[in-house]
Amino acid sequence: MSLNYVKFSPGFEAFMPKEYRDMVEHGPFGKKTTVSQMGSFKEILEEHPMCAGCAMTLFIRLAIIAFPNPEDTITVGTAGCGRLAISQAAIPFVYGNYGDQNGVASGLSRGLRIRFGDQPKDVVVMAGDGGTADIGFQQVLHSWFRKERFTTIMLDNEVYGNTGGQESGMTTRGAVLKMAPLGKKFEKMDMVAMAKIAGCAYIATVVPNNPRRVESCIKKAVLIAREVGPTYIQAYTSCNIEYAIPTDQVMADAKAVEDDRYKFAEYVSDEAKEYLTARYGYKEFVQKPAAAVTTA
Ligand SMILES: Cc1ncc(C[n+]2csc(CCOP(=O)(O)OP(=O)(O)O)c2C)c(N)n1
Ligand code: SF4
Repeated sequence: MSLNYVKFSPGFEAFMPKEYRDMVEHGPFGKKTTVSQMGSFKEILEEHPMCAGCAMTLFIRLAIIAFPNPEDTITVGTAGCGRLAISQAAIPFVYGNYGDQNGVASGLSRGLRIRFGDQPKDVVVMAGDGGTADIGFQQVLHSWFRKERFTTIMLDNEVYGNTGGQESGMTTRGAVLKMAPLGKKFEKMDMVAMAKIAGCAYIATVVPNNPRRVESCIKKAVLIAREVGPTYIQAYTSCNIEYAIPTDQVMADAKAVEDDRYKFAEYVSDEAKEYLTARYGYKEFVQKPAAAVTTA
């Protein structure tokens, strides 16, 4: 994983498929591309087999565009809908057993640091709410408590979408699903609070209908995870199939849910604020000088 792995081997350029040549010439590798330029460059993720209108796919697409160094990034995933799209992207993807993504990412991130030293090699976990809060819960929490330096993104569609509609720990209380016909009896798990207790250096809740905000959160999370500590993003990525959301209403639903119970929130530790400011020139955390007090 480096800029070199996308380049043509000498003499092979003419024989590579057009898609590959397009990726080398018009892709985002080694450049600074942003979500506001979507449509003007070849994206790392272009095709996927997920349901039409799936908000999770849009979020994954935005997240991948936002990776600060896509040529130096490895994604880690697990069973669930998201991996169907992530595995189609033109960057390395590691797929383990259901729920072991944060254990795999811990080893991978440590190994990459030993192998590449100070060169940034970013590890980003993207997994469903079932994979993160239920089956993978133990490994997620332990990776955070152990301060493993990578980003965990929960694709929170509040259901087991890939297996036809079982409730997850992230389903809201009372929600009726195909395989929870009496309605969920327990509250939605507060993973944000757990991330805070476990010491994540950056935590954000987002919905996909604000691409620039998604981009900003992903960039900060990945950069902070390089040196400061674990980072966590929880994204509402509705399942239009299991929640019967008409495809043309998916973004309106995301907005309504954001306004109601999935408000944008961001926590940045003091150390992470200092690091983003000093290392990457972020201005938003610089203390404004107190207004001069005028005396009569
Ligand atoms: C060990 C193991 N148990 C169960 C499964 C079956 N399985 C595949 S995906 C999935 C649920 C995925 O739900 P979630 O993580 O919320 O992701 P979503 O599909 O909703 O995106 C289950 C139970 C499996 N693949 N491996
Ligand atoms: S089942 Fe739901 S989460 Fe899975 S691809 Fe379809 S709409 Fe998306």
